[in-house]
Amino acid sequence: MKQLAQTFLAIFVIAFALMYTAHYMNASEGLTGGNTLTVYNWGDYIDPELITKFEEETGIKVIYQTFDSNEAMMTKIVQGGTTFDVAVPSEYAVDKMRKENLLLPLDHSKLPGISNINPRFMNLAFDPGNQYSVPYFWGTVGIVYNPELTGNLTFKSWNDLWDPSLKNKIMFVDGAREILGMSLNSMNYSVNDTNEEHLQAALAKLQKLTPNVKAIVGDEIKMLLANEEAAVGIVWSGDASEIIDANDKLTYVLPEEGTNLWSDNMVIPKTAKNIEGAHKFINFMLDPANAAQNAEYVGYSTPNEKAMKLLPEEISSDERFYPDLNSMKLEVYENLGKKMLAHYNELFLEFKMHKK
Ligand code: SPD
Repeated sequence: MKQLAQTFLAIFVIAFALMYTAHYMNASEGLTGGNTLTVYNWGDYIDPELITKFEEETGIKVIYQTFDSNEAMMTKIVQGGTTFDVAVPSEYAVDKMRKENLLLPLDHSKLPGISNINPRFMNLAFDPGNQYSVPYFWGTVGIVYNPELTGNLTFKSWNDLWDPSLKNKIMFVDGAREILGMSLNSMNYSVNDTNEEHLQAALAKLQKLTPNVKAIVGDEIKMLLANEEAAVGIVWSGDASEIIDANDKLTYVLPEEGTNLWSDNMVIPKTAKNIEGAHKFINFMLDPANAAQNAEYVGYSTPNEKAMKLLPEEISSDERFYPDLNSMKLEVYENLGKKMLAHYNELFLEFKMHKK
């Protein structure tokens, strides 16, 4: 009987200890935001060593997931199956997400590193006062090409892409705004044009380019162009920089009609569970040494002024990737509204179907 009582007592003590530990852990999660952080970023867009460094410095385990378009990212956040603590939308998507109440306001007192960002990239129309977003990388959309495979063409104009000598030689990044924007730009229209006649003209002009288009691809475009599977690519500047690193026969140009100036930005979705950890992560990425390491690894342009000073001169002075922003026609994508963004996607899809 005594033995039975002792067993009951032991079970009671263990159960109480387990309950107390669970309660203590939950309470401390409430205070510290827990021990994991789910980050949702573009593919190939961070030096993995930085994730390890962040985990070691903070004891927070990072769960890292990737997307390949703003549209895919926003759909997943709205669906809500997985919750994300940090995401990295482009500017027009930040505008859309904040207006649709999908983002949490940032606590700037927890982001002292924000002062390292070049004021040129702060307080922009898509997020006045940077209430919801902090710049991560920026760049342009342009033409990367291999002169050995393109003859005399130098791609001063977007219209050079329609040259019949380029049959089956061009690859496109898989982005509706990028490709329709390029076609609009080639006719001297804005990348934010919403005039239906202009949009239909852009689609018709793109359809005429079909014989020259070998493929429309995602992140693998870098490997394909570096391996000379195609002569020309319409790509984001950072991808061009990586391609040129792998194969220095290629170069990158911005056509004279102008192009898109974009930025990707760190935000905290409204459904985030680890808000404290999310601020820590954003501030970690704002550290000049971390931002410089990331820019050097990924190949994209950093908006972090202090990080710029730590980059090798050959990178920070390369005007292909750090162009003088006042010397050419560069347009930021605007949030064109749900209906018009869907229309851009439909037109792009129509072009892709026509291509097949
Ligand atoms: N491989 C990472 C690509 C990230 C590019 N983001 C560009 C968005 C332009 N709207």
